Amino acid sequence: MQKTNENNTMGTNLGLVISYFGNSVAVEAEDGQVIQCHLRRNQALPVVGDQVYFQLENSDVGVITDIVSRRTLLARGDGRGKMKPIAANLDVLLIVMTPPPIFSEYLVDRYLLAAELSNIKPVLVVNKIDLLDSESKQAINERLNIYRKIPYPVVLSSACTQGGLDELTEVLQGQNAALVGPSGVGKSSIIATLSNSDLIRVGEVTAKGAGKHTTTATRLYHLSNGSDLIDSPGVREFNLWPVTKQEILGGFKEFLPYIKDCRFRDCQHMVEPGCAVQAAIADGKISAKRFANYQELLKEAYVPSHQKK
Ligand SMILES: Nc1nc2c(ncn2[C@@H]2O[C@H](COP(=O)(O)OP(=O)(O)O)[C@@H](O)[C@H]2O)c(=O)[nH]1
Ligand SMILES: [Mg+2]
Ligand SMILES: [Zn+2]
Repeated sequence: MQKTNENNTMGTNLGLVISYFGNSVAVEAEDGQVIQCHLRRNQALPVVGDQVYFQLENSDVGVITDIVSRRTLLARGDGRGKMKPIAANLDVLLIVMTPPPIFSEYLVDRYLLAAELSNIKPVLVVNKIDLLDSESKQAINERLNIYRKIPYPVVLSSACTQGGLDELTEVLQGQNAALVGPSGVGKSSIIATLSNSDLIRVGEVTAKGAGKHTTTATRLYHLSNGSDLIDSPGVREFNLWPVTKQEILGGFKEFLPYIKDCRFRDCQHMVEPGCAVQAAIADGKISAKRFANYQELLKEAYVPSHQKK
């Protein structure tokens, strides 16, 4: 492996995709230099967080030649039955919400499922906690207890007062994370606050020939503790890529210990007699709200054509 070197435009270099602009990709080389790279025709599309090989064409423009195989890949549905990759090599998914009316178990459960299916550790973050009186704080805590019990890590934070941010740094432990959630919940503010002033702002790159800055949507930031944080644009809804009923069930991990006790092996956990999942709901061991969201997600499940009637 050769290091990035302006004199060696033919060598292959390793870099990290930090953002997209237009049709090209900003790649941070191992020496920290940011190179605008374009893609070859028929080249698989890299995403932010990807390690890529690239060749320099001149001192600051290159071409991506390959993508290093990904440890993990966060994706969403593109609305047309296909998977649209969002970010690669994440260890942690920070699912950022704010207190009601924004907070939504439905959206949280979709993100949790996506994280589980992608082998990315989810952390639920409720930001803007500074805006709450003690009564509202108690109310949101009760809703969050469902998630603490599963258990998922839950952090109450404030990018304004810095409350909860130490806790967030602790759960990150220098790992790579993306912040997802609705627009306006404070994802960018959390990154800015976590990084204090020592945010290593990755180089602004102007798309050559375009004549103007192209604002990028998803972007990677380095923190001094070794974490990379990926800021993604907010989405009101989060569509999953095509997932089967079996995969959806697998993502609701607190249901799994009960399933083996259902009377029928092909139990759908709806109305069957002797259903251990329904019994666990009745006992308060499984949240009825989580189960309702599970059922909603099942309606969108992908059914392989050989299973269709
Ligand atoms: N009160 C309060 N406002 C916040 C907090 N975090 C962010 N904001 C404000 O919420 C707005 C949206 O924040 P931004 O970081 O752009 O949200 P994003 O769209 O999720 O990236 C901005 O006006 C922030 O100043 C917080 O913890 N408390
Ligand atoms: Mg933002
Ligand atoms: Zn059952």
